[in-house]
Amino acid sequence: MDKELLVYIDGQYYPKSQAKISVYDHGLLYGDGVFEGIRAYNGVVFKLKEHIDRLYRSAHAIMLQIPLTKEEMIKIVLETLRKNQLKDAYIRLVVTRGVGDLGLDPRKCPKPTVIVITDTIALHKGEAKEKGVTAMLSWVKRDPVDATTHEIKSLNYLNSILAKIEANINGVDEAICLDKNGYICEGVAENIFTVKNGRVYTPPSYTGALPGITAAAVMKLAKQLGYEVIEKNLTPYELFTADEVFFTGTAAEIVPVREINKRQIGNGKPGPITRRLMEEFSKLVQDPKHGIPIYQ
Ligand code: PXG
Repeated sequence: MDKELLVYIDGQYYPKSQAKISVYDHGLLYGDGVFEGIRAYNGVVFKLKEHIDRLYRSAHAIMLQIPLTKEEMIKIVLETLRKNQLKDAYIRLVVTRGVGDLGLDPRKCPKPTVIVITDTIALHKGEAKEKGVTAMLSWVKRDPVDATTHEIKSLNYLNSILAKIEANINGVDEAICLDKNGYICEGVAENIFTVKNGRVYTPPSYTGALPGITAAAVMKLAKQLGYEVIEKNLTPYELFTADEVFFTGTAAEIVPVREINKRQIGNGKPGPITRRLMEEFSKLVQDPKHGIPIYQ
């Protein structure tokens, strides 16, 4: 058997099969915690600093004090990757409220649990990138900004999971969530963009979407390539009648959308601006200046 990957939990490394936490952890009992999903490409952790900053912002918003400095957290991520001899990896950082009792009161949890998982990455199927995916608008509204908003990357993902289940049982690849006013918000774990008449659009985060790190990189890239990028509310009509639609996310990178609720998007094929952005983005992730090297 291959050597097992090691997982960091609260200062110690455990083989994957032994990496366990208490059933009294409020991350499990109540989804009380925050997380990040990060990728490393060819020995460089893409936008690691940005992900760590967002993790600490999420924690701040739920009044969870992470018992490590950001610098210590970065060191632990790199150390875990080195221990596992990974160059291309998927990194999952989880900080929960910690072990408490069977009441939800966070004051019962004296010490947050810190978990760093680094694993190999299952690449998105080539077909999705080449042909585009199908999607549907979900009946489940995005958690609103005055509730468990997805601006916080918390362990509460049932909202996304319900939408994903709907996509699964309807035989489409992805679900798109609307905000409570009916505007487009985001995918279940992706931000969403449209292209219309050569301009690039994306919903603002006040729809309750996560401010995506991939989305920010793609917006910057699009501007550098000379496209106008506009953050504004988008309606389902604007989505159906867009020239191009694509998702962005750490796992997804850039994925074209070819059909939404059975309406063909554009000519049903990945559009030219989407393809250009995909091409440039694949170069960007390989560029060491957009991340932190694992081995140096
Ligand atoms: N919206 C939501 C709700 C997300 O969870 C994104 C947008 C895209 O954000 P980034 O910063 O990744 O461009 C996400 C990202 C996982 C996993 O393991 C989830 C995400 C990213 C990576 C892994 O489920 N969500």
